[in-house]
Amino acid sequence: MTQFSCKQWALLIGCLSLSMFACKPKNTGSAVGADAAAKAYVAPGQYDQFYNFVSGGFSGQMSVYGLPSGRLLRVIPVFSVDPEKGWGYSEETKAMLNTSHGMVPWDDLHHTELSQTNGEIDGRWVFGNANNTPRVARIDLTTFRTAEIIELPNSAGNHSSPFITENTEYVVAGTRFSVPPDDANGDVAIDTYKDNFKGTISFISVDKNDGKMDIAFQLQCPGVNFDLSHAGKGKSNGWFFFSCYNTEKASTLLEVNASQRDKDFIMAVNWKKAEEYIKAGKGRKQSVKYASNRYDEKTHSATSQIKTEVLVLDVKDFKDICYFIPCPKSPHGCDVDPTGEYIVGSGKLAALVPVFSFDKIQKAIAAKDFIGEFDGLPVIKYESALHGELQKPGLGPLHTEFDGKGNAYTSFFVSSEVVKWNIKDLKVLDRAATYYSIGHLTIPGGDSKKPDPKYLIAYNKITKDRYLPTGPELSQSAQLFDISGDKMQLILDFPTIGEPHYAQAVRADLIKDKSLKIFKIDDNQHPYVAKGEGATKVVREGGKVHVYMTTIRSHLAPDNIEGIQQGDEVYFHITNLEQDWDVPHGFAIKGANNAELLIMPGETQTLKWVADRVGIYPFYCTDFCSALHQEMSGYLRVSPKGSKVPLQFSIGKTAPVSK
Ligand code: RUQ
Ligand code: CUA
Repeated sequence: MTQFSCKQWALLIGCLSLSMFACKPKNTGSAVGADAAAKAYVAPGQYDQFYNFVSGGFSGQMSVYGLPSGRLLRVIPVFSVDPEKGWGYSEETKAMLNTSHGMVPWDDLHHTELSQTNGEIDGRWVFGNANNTPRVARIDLTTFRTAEIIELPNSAGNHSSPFITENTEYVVAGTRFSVPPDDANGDVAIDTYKDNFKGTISFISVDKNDGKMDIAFQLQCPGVNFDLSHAGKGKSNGWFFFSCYNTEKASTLLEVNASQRDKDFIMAVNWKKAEEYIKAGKGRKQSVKYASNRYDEKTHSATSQIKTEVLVLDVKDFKDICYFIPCPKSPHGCDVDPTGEYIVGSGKLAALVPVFSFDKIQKAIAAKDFIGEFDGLPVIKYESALHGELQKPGLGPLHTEFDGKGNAYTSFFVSSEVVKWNIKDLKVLDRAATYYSIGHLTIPGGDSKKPDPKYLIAYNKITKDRYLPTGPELSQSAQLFDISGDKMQLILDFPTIGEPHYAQAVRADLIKDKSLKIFKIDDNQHPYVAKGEGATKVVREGGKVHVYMTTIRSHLAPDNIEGIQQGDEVYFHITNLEQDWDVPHGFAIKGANNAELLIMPGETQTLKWVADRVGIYPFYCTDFCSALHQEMSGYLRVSPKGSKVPLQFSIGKTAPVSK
């Protein structure tokens, strides 16, 4: 997000004196207590208590940390290609990054959301959003791999996403940029925003058993910017709440023009009602184009399908789906407490934090306590929806998580701090400085019905002077706080991958024992699998050559290949025959224009390689797998086009040529 200077914010917020809220916290050196190291210490050989799933922002990936140690356990490739793992480079994974625009090798992942059952994290999947080319990904927490990516039509800037309902019935995604609908003429003047631009919210269904996603329906809403959202829970289950900014509907110089109104909105959506209308056949079929990409664990391959239709409800035609609640000023975070009663809106330019009451919202709707309409939809009177305001909490409130004990923790970007406050009586209880400019924060389960409030992690945008200098760019950082007592205590800093926005954490017990160790070779249904060295072969099909290769400590079979001709497209289909945990093999060949392969035990992956010149090409295993890893290599001979050298392959001795 944009970095304002203290001065700019002081100007924007005018009324607050800066001396009260210094932008850079003092006592940087002394902020850590003497027992901090012991609290974050996880002895060598011991497991962490929590998994932390952290969005990678502009890296497009998701990273997994252990808590409280802050150890980086894994980077899961999601929306960006990853040459380390062959993601987006192997023939099998390319389809995962397909979109209606073709293959998109990068995106911007802002939010992670763990699946829930009855409002509690269930440890099955974690979802992530692609902000730029709107998509939602589902990562399987047995393999820690991206299992599915679905594209969202009628959207642009999928920021208010992916947030889920309390039984993961839907993953919900609100568009950041309103745009003309995909089936409308989009060739319109930008200054016709007010007439032609619409904001779309997608409800993506998630299959209970296998997690498969489909767009169940979309809501066509007024053309504002949806920033963030959260589902209702408990009593407010069936509702969804979205923060909206740019209710001015500006299309230029938003930093000024979208900050005009004293209040923007939280949009309350009765999604159960919308679901009823859809079931009653009220949806309009709209023709669109979007990709639905799935990875099949049995064939070890992804398929991409372009779908051409969605069901859309125009909320204007159904007066009981959407309601606007005024919320000061350019709200960012929109967070619902564990009871489902309180909805916290964080206006990033506001000097207070409003807390809305679900019961009061319901009463106001029943009593038609409206102050007017916005784009034909009712606007509830602010005071009627309000539980109360947290006064003078800090500067630049962004996000709130909960401890399940009646307290909320809100991040303040400008004053660089976390503020703990009591939801009922709206009293500030504690504040802790962050270094610096905190964005999101996380408490394990902190957006669910059942938080696990041992730690809080702050994700900071600026790291200046915290780490050894590494040139102009410094890594973003996370800071771990112990929140088990009344006061928050900073216990650890750790650097992060990309720019973390939201993250979630969960007790390790929920996931660690389900984690897959190998793929069973007997279950491998890859069309080019070789289930043993006896099944290896090299087959020519015109200008294409298929190499069925296997790996096992410490050789590749075959390891001598001749009869390849200049210009041939060679497909190395490599099956890792190992059936032991943590024994991947890698594959690389000189001159490859893509990346390595990293093949897990029992898996088959394919690297395409074009023989561009005559000569000898060594190939080798890239993952140090055994004492004889350096011996795990081979040679491929490329002859001129039309050469009489027969196609042959061997290991140890020359094997018969395959037909
Ligand atoms: S955002 S730093 Cu992209 Cu969730 Cu608030
Ligand atoms: Cu296999 Cu190194």
